[in-house]
Amino acid sequence: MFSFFKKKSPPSVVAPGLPESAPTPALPAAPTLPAAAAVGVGVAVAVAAAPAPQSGAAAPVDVPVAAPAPEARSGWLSRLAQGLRKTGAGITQVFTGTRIDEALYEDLESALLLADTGLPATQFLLTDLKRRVKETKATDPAAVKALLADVLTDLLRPLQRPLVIGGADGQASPTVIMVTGVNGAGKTTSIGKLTRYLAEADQKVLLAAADTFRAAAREQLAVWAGRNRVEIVSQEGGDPAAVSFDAVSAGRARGCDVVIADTAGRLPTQVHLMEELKKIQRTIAKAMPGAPHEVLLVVDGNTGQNALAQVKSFDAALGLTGLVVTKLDGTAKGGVLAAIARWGAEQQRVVPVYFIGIGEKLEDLQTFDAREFAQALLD
Ligand SMILES: Nc1nc2c(ncn2[C@@H]2O[C@H](COP(=O)(O)OP(=O)(O)OP(=O)(O)O)[C@@H](O)[C@H]2O)c(=O)[nH]1
Ligand SMILES: [Mg+2]
Repeated sequence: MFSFFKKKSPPSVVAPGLPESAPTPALPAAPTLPAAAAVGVGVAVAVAAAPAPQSGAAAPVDVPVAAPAPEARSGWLSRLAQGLRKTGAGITQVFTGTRIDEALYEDLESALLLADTGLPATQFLLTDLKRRVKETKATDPAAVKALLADVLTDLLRPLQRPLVIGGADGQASPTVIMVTGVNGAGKTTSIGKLTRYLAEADQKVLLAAADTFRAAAREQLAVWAGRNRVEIVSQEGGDPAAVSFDAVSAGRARGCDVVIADTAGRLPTQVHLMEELKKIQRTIAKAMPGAPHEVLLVVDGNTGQNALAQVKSFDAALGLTGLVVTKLDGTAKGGVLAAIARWGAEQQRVVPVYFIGIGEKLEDLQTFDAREFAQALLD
């Protein structure tokens, strides 16, 4: 269920035999985002190894470390579809009639808005859909539904990117990942799951308990560290920036592949707490130039349009490089991904969705795939 690929060549080479489902994004990436290199089913993390010291020694080769398990992925997809069923039903019932008319488009507009898609993405989807209906001369509402799946997939596709460990040039060692988000979004749980995948793939991971706000937060991360047998740097009542500095320094000294910093939940309106996050980011850069390589925002998929507001605010403060969207198993409506994608397109910069979570179990966190997501929503 976990697959990743050790890159010994420039990561523009897609691993042989892998589905080339990570398309070239139509828009420029977030500034610090490494180029997408490889993608597999399940949780895929591309690992770029540092080039061999002798010039010309390493021939380009991709080493599959763990084979993906398609059945695990398909089970996960059906649970994703189940989570999105209510929203999906609201959209697909629009296509049960016999005519393609203005009433159909009006109903679709309402259904998309109810699905948290937001006005800009809804209008974009409708315009693109009408254009394709005209082009294909579709006459049957079922055909329009299939076209909507294409339109949605195309809108979401720039969000589909693998997290790259090691950086585009293999020089980001350790790769430092800072994880942020509002309270209870699923940061610590997502870190735990990601750590497990990385540790199982022989990546040396070190966790930084930079959520020094609550003692329970340290303990929660320590449980994940213990479970996954990875090291953790934490300080009782310490300063989160100092903990992050120590962790990155320790990660460098100990030859770690990945350092992941958990941070305390905060609202983007809490100015002093957002300043604290910026300080953590600056301090990490002092411990390792170029770090953090990834600044992730974990968003709870249930928060609807507020999730987009969170993305905007955290991005403005920190320059996000990726998202993890959790809790798409509950009452989440899913359309917010379209809203995020449209916002990215309007901004001419994409903050990709590395993972989506549909539950609390390890295997509930998986990579985001635009086509699969559109199908889960509309099938
Ligand atoms: N249903 C569901 N629950 C989830 C998911 N991800 C996390 N949770 C649960 O959400 C709750 C909060 O998760 P945490 O990982 O502690 O969230 P956090 O963002 O670290 O929270 P703070 O550190 O308090 O800000 C826990 O009960 C998790 O088990 C998910 O994808 N689906
Ligand atoms: Mg936490």
